[in-house]
Amino acid sequence: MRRTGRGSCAALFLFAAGCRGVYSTLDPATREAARITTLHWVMYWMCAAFFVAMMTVLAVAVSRQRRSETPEGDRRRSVSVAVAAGISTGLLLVLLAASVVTGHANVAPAGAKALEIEVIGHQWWWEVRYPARSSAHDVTTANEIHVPVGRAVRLQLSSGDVIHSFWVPNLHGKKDLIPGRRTSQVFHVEKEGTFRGQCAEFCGYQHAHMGLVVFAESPRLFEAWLDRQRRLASEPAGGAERHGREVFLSSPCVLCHTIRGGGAFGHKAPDLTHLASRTTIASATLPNTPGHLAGWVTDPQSIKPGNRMPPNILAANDLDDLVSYLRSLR
Ligand code: HEC
Ligand SMILES: [Cu+2]
Repeated sequence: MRRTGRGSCAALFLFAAGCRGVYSTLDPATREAARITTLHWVMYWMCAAFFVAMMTVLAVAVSRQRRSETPEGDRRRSVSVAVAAGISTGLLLVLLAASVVTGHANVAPAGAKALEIEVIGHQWWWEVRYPARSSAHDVTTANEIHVPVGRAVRLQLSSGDVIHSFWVPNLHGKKDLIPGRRTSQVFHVEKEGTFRGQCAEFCGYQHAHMGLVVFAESPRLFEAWLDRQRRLASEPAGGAERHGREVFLSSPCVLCHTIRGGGAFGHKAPDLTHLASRTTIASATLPNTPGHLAGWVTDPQSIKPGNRMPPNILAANDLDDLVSYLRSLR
């Protein structure tokens, strides 16, 4: 009884998660994911039909219970067994062929016009770069990836430490990020939306809090976003923000974080140049609000125990101004 309860709870949860449409293999947003979804349904319905057929034959055999131990009956039985084995082998070969064809179509090269995005896995966050022709225009951000609809996207995946796996179910299958080696994933987004992703290879303590968000938007919105990301950090507008920047620059923050145009050049942690343009912090663990920012800066270890950012003890007004400054980094 308890087990049934737990089972239906899990089923309900999966159903609800699927329905939200942001984290589902059955609601494809790319050409590639659509192929995978089709393959899924081909397998599902073929196996379902085969299962029903098998059970029917079994039920008939059990209900008859006739003994016909004649040589002729023996021969008929061997023929039926051979035919059944032939049919199941044939079906398995069809499934194999369908999955080979899908896999093959999904690794086609992207072409020269594809948008290149580098994704580097770190314990426990994602570094995201949009390389430009001149390195002064390179964009670096974290945990949130913007892509345009209607253009091929090629992700170049690598790792800064251990093996991670990039998985955004609505976009494509999983792809491992392997230290010392580049892998890539190509997809063509066909639908606008916000899609959730998750590291899919156990990579240590905070693996479960290594999420990401993908924003698929119109080419116009995407270009506007990229343009803003290319700019240097905005100058503090008021006294509080200016003081907040001083707090930042005189704290250990600069050892790890970069603020382009803000005088911080650390390379161990998410780039904060346009932190306020992101909707989440700490790898999609918390919404990006003043309260969560203050909580994170003060005590990141209680939010993601074991993560690589140490706690900071700051006077109340220093913390307030620091958060105002971080919030101004649009
Ligand atoms: C020893 C290196 C280190 C220091 C010092 C450090 N951080 Fe961090 N910080 C990190 C790492 C690593 C992360 C990513 C943690 C994660 O998500 O697992 C991070 C994440 C953040 C984030 C969230 C960024 C995002 O987009 O998810 C903010 C905001 C932040 N740090 C602000 C600060 C501030 C402000 C200071 C100084 C008071 C500071 N950090 C000091 C390493 C550091
Ligand atoms: Cu992981």
